[in-house]
Amino acid sequence: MFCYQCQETAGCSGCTMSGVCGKKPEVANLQDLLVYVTKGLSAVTTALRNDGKEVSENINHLVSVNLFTTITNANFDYYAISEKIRETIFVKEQLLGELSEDVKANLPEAALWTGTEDEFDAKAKTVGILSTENEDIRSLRELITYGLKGLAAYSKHANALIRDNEEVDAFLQKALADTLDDSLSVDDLVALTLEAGKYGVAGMALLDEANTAAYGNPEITQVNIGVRNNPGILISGHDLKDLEMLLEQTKGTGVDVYTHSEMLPAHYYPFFKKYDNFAGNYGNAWWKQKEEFASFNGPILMTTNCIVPPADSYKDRMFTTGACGYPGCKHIDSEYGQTKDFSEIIEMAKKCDAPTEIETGTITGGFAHEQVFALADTVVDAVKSGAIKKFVVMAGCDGRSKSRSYYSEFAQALPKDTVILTAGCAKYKYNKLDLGDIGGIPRVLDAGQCNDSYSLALIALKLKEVFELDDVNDLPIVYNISWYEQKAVIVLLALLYLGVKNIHLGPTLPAFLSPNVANVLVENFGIAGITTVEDDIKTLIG
Ligand code: FSO
Ligand code: SF4
Repeated sequence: MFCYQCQETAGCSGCTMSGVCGKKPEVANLQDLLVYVTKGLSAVTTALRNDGKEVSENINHLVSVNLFTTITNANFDYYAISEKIRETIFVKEQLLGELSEDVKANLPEAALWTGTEDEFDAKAKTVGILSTENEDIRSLRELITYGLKGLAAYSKHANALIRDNEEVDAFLQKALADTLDDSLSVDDLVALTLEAGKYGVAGMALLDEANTAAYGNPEITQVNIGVRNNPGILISGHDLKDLEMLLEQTKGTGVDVYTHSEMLPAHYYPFFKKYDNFAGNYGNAWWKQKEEFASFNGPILMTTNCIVPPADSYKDRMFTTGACGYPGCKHIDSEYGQTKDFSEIIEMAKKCDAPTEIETGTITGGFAHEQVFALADTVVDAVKSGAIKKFVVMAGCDGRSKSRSYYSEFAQALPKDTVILTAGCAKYKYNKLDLGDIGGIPRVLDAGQCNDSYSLALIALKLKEVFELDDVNDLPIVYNISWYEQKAVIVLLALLYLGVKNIHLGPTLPAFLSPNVANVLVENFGIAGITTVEDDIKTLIG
């Protein structure tokens, strides 16, 4: 195996024996094959579109789910991945029949390869990351592929709410196919990377529309972090439609529902407030699962990444749905657009103890675009009066590495006239610190999940308009972003596309950036890593 797609990759260079995330070599290899056949399918769908033919939503969904399946910490289940490869080859073979022999002759090998399950392991070993020899081409192909994985994940969430954007899907598939094209130069691939950012904005906008149309605009909300005495179900990941189905099916059963990690922002949506068994948020970011899932006592539903390989003490209480999976954990799903049946989880919960209390109190969030726009006058006045000197975007991911304590320390060391804008699970590094407020505006404004970084971009563009500036970089906003997996890659590419410069990215720069590709990012966008809290405060705040 060779995998270097996430921030925790072994030795900051690549996992080769087994994943730091817990991914076994045979699963890593099979994920490589799934990416390969999905790229092959995408070359076929792109050829069909070029031929003026339509590609069905089902196929678009298959491509997105396949990519999502290979995101860090999403799916550890060898057989589920094998089944997706089989399905993808089957669909691709059918579509190939619609192309002329001339067009087929120009397709890449991935579009034409077919094989049975007993051939998957051997083929997988030949199609991994290292099969691209030139390190800069490899770096750019992987950067694009990881961005597209993030984009696919956001598309999948929008699809769950019956929203599609054919333009985004067509780009995603064309770009996947382009990563197989040996005729593309480094410059072509740099241009494609930025184009991916453009579609990253479109994909996040699609999901934002889907979420707000279904559940209303997030609003300032105090979320309980303590527990009640009823048995509970803990829901984690990012899929709000799964939460809606779970809340509908648990109402009146005496079972409470709690959020974990990236599901916390669900509490900010008006729609979910009508469920009186929606009890609060339990615990912290994804990587604290082992201790927090053990003490929760009831069943856990993982709707997406990030899954930590479960301990035996709670493995039989952990369920998966959607693109994620873990061997030995029951997977519950439904046909597209249909209701999932969570009754087995609810019945299990009734027999479990109530969650063990690990903390008490509340945390505040809900500062997505409409809520911040509603406060625009107060915010603008605070900037004009000098009460707020700078906004610091600290969106992104949390993770296991000790070096991430930098982000708690950085948040605490920021001058009191700065406001943190956050989204994603990065917030858990400082959302329970009492950082106070500025004239009633909390110093940590949480927009929501990682995809709600879109809100932060809209807020920046709104401020640019209010202050009548030509360049988003002239705003008093600085960026100190933490990344972990591939959704953060598409967020980064989206910010670059929007023209944001001088982003600091940590805790380490991606291993998949070759020295030359890293230089392109440094020279054209001023991307930098992090150093010490003290020095970075000086650089960013002055
Ligand atoms: Fe975190 Fe995981 Fe949301 Fe990621 S839970 S790390 S960027 O999946 O997607 O922020
Ligand atoms: Fe290693 Fe990250 Fe890949 Fe897991 S996802 S195998 S930790 S690089």
